[in-house]
Amino acid sequence: MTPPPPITFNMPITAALCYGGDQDYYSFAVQIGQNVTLDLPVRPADYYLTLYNPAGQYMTGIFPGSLLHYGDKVTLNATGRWTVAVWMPNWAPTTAPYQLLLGVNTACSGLDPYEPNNEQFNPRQILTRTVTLRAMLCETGDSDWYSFLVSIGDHLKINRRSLVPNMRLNAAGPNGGFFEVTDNIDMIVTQAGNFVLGIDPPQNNTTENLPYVIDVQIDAPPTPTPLPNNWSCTDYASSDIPHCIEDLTTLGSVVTAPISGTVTHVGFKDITFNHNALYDVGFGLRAPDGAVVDLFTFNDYGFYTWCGGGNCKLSLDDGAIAGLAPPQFPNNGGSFRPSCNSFAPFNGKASNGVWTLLVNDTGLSDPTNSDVLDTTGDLYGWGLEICVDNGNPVTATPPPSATSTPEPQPVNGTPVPTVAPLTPTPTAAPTVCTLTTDAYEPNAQRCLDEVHYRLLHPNSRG
Ligand SMILES: [Ca+2]
Ligand SMILES: [Ca+2]
Ligand SMILES: [Ca+2]
Ligand SMILES: [Ca+2]
Repeated sequence: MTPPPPITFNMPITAALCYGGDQDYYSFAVQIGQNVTLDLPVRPADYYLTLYNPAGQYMTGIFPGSLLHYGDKVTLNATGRWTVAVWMPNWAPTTAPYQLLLGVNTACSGLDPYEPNNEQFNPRQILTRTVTLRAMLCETGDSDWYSFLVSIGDHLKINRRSLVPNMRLNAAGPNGGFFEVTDNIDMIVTQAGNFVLGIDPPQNNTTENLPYVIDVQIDAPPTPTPLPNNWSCTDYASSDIPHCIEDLTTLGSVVTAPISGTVTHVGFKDITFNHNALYDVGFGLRAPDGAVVDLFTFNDYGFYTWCGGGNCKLSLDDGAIAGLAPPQFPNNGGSFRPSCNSFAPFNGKASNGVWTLLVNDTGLSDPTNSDVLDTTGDLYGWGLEICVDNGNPVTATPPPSATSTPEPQPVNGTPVPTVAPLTPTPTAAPTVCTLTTDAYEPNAQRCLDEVHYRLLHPNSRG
């Protein structure tokens, strides 16, 4: 079979369905994501338009009752040579020409390699962790959605480098929380999953081709430093549990450390508890010598209510990932830095003796309101990690590795879009199917012959 003749966007072509069974096929080159307007600006009747993808599969069409109408746009989802057919069932041949026009927005069509990406729940997945999104909202209603795979502790930075005024950025974290991004984002990810970013046009937008440039940088947390050679560390579990955590009280729960030495590090392991009002709760530590340090409150990290089913379980350690906040339901056993003060004041103290976890409840339940849970809880378990100096020579501390802050670079090769006026209008003069015939017919003579036959035998059908 002869391949369909190629046509180009925004160049109207004139031809005719000029013999019995005539169906005109044309091919055209497509970049994925191009929005193509299908139109027959001139048509003897409402001819059918049928669109096939590069694999030859039917994609869509214009026909009686179709959702698509003349002049509508279709977003094409594959790069390659597409085919469009102009035809009509049970059609009486005519020399009257039609005009076919496949229009694209010349300013940006084919320049946004991320299309189609119009839906929040069907975004373009980006696997590169440092990327500059340099694309545009082509049509007035175009939205562009991207998603990035993130892990707990990742440092996520989003820089709104260049946006058209009133262009709107929205995001949804892996926990599903949806929010408008009104400023640059610089955050430590608290939950693994997909981080979704969407660019929407200004409200009531009437302008096409709105460019944007957004830098996304995702850095994995630094690798934990190995334990120094001169530290010997042991976990001691508390045995005087459980305890009730009452309103407006400070509960003490103890572990007794038998080991003698000089403390180089202490931290809480797996504080396991329940509480209906985490905004009331704080933790501290008392050393055997009576020194007390306030270490942590949930309020320092944000607004937390309860454990979300199951027990709250978390560790507190100066060596946890900097900036990492507990998840909304802090029951995944994660390790976090103390929020108020570090454990450092305990370093250098004698290790042996009674260490006390202090659990602080700072809020009163309302006994007159039965709709609200009481704001108390229970402590079920915890441990204290104590590291002491074992006398080994201190290993040379490697110099801290340089923080990874590469300048985001374009990686998609997208040219910087320039704003330009929209599509030319069809201007070519229609030609008829007789002497110049239908230039797109593979067998032009057949078309001529058929036309002449029709002229001689006007009542016949072929
Ligand atoms: Ca034809
Ligand atoms: Ca776009
Ligand atoms: Ca889009
Ligand atoms: Ca309380």
